[in-house]
Amino acid sequence: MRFVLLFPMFGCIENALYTQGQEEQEKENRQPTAEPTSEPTSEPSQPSSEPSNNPSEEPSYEPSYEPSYEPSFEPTSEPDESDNSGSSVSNPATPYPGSLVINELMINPQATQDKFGEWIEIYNTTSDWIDLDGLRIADNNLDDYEIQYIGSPLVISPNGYFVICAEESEWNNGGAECNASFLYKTLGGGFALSNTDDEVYLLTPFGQYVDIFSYGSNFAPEGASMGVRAGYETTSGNDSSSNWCEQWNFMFGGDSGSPGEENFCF
Ligand SMILES: [Ca+2]
Ligand SMILES: [Ca+2]
Ligand SMILES: [Ca+2]
Ligand SMILES: [Ca+2]
Repeated sequence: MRFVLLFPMFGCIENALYTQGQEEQEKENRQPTAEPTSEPTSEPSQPSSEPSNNPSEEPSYEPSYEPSYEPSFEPTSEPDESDNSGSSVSNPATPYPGSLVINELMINPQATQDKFGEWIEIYNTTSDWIDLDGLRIADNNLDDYEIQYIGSPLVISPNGYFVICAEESEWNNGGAECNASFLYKTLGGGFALSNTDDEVYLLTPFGQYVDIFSYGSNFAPEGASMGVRAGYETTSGNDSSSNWCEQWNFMFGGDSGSPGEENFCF
């Protein structure tokens, strides 16, 4: 009985031992074969795709982007007073037609004589710093004069104002702060604004016209400047005298005007 009973038990144990051993063996067989086959095949396939993409993409990007970005951006990052176009106080752009407009004129001052009190305000229509060194102011026959340095850079800021005066001292000219000067002469060899009718030309050092404005005998009041109305600060916008208006801002000399500042029209 014992034998009969033990035999099947032994058979069961033997079976169990065999199947356990078989499973372990199968596991062992599976593990080493599964791991090396899946991992090494997937990993090397990734590095092989990267190097094949990179060499073809990177060299084609770098040479086309870098040279076009760097030269235009670098000069703007260093000086504070710069803009995104690459010009700066120390590296201003060259004026061209339309970049500057004749924006305000003190034609007939009352608080001072004309030879002290006349001035011209120029407005920069661009987002560039613009070089005014060598800028000429002229009319159609007598006047043609290169503006003169009086201590501040001959540069106009982006969308800024620049005032050119017959007399540079604001104590003597009626109260205008000036950026440059002209020689007041009514018979040639300088520049002057006639109280009846006249022309104002802005020219580059090379004689290119930047802006032109002409006025008739009823244009200029005595004791107040005339300024271009907001929205008409363009070379063609300032051509019509109806787009100009009297400036009422008080200047300490007694006359009114807005030299170096935005014009204001009622
Ligand atoms: Ca003149
Ligand atoms: Ca005058
Ligand atoms: Ca004009
Ligand atoms: Ca003004």
